[in-house]
Amino acid sequence: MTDDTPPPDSKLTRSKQRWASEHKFITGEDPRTAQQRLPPGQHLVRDWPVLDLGRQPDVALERWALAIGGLVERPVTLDWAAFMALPQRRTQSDMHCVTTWSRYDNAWTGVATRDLLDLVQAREEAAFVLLHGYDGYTTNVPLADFADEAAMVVHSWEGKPLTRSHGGPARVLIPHLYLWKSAKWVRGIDFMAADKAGFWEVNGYHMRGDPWSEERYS
Ligand SMILES: Nc1nc2c(c(=O)[nH]1)N[C@H]1C(S)=C(S)[C@@H](COP(=O)(O)O)O[C@H]1N2
Ligand SMILES: [Mo]
Repeated sequence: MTDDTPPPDSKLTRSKQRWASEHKFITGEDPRTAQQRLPPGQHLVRDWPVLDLGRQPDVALERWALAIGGLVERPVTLDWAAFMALPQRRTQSDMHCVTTWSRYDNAWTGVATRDLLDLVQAREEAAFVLLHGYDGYTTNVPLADFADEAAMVVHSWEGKPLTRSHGGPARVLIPHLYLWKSAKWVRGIDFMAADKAGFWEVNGYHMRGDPWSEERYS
């Protein structure tokens, strides 16, 4: 990450200080036991189930674009080349679906949401994010969760391009929340002052979705 020395006490400075103190286990071996890694009410699977609204958009790389806007200083629309020119990071994380399956040790490649935040610079009043998929899906997350150290826009899983069924060319990944917050086929990221329910949230799912406190439904 570049050190662009933001003004003292800006929102970005405070975020970076918090990020620096978190020290999540985003790469390498997870020191917890398999049981310690399993949130309440979840069971472990080895395959990777596919869940969506039943429409899987076919987005060619040539027409793929990611628009990042709303309450930001520098809105941007990234085409595939611009997205791939951003710092590429490899992480490993577990995923937890609200339908009760969890899958451990997924290897991801993509762009950290923090690098996207560095690019667009969220305004002081931005506090929530709405993610948009090419299938019309939306989901909302608090900015602090979107900015988590392990959160990314990923394009590869286990070293291979993300399949269309799992959200390729690129999807959001916020591994510390239930997987419905990780929008597949992402096309838009909107910064907002107030929270706004997305597709499943309108239908009773939780506004935050922390698997460790079983924030399944509201
Ligand atoms: N664009 C989009 N993203 C989406 C969904 C969707 O229908 N459309 N479904 C969500 C739900 S409910 C889940 S559980 C996960 C499933 O991701 P997977 O199919 O890769 O396991 O994607 C989430 N992201
Ligand atoms: Mo889901």
